[in-house]
Amino acid sequence: MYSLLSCLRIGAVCSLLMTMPSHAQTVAPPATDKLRPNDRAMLIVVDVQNCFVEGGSLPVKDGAAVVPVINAVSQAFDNIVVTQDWHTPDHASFASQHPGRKPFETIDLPYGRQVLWPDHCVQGTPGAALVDGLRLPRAQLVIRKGFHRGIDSYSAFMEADGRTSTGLAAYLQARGIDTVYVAGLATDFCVAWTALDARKAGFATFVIDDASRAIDLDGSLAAAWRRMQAAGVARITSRSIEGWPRP
Ligand code: VGL
Ligand code: ZN
Repeated sequence: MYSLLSCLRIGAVCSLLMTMPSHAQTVAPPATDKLRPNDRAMLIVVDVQNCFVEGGSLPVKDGAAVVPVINAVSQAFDNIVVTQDWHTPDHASFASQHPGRKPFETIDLPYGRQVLWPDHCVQGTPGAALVDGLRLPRAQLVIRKGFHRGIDSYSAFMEADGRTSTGLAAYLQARGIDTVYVAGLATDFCVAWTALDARKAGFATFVIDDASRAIDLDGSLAAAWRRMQAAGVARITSRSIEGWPRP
């Protein structure tokens, strides 16, 4: 009994010693709480298009302010995807397609509740083009969404019917991505739905708040944050990302 106890004690001390780094003060990097996106992380830049900034057909308040922040923060990423809202001219999400209905009212479409919008981001028009100042030369994929006439798609992953995939999850998985950072327009619609679907698809998900701006229709921004936080989406600012702002 005695020898067994002393054996255990010696064992405990030995394993304690073995777990202590021999040159802790020289090996360990200084502790930092900054995020450092690695080669398995993807920045998803959502709908930074002319129609969603000042002068566009569905302007998001202060929308153009996301451009310099996204340009800067993108430098911390190896991997970048850009999305474009890309509607047919007769898209079901346009109030103009529903006689007697006005923008920002809601209607019921076969897949559920739909906000009606002013005509915006029509395929191939200047409004659908990316904002001029956006500088993402290393972006690897542009994914267009909302191109089925009868189905809206706020999310970059899944159209509003809940079952038509854009293919983005499979693309990210095929590339070994496990973490996504989402930024752009609008926080409470396309950014939020993209982030929620990213969680559903199993990605660790961050939304960069100061690189996004909201439409905020009847409390939609607060509701979107509640849903995102309940789903495990992390709300961060560009300052929490290593390297930005640069020292
Ligand atoms: C969006 C409303 C309609 C967005 C797109 O990009 O957030 N919002 N279409
Ligand atoms: Zn749209």
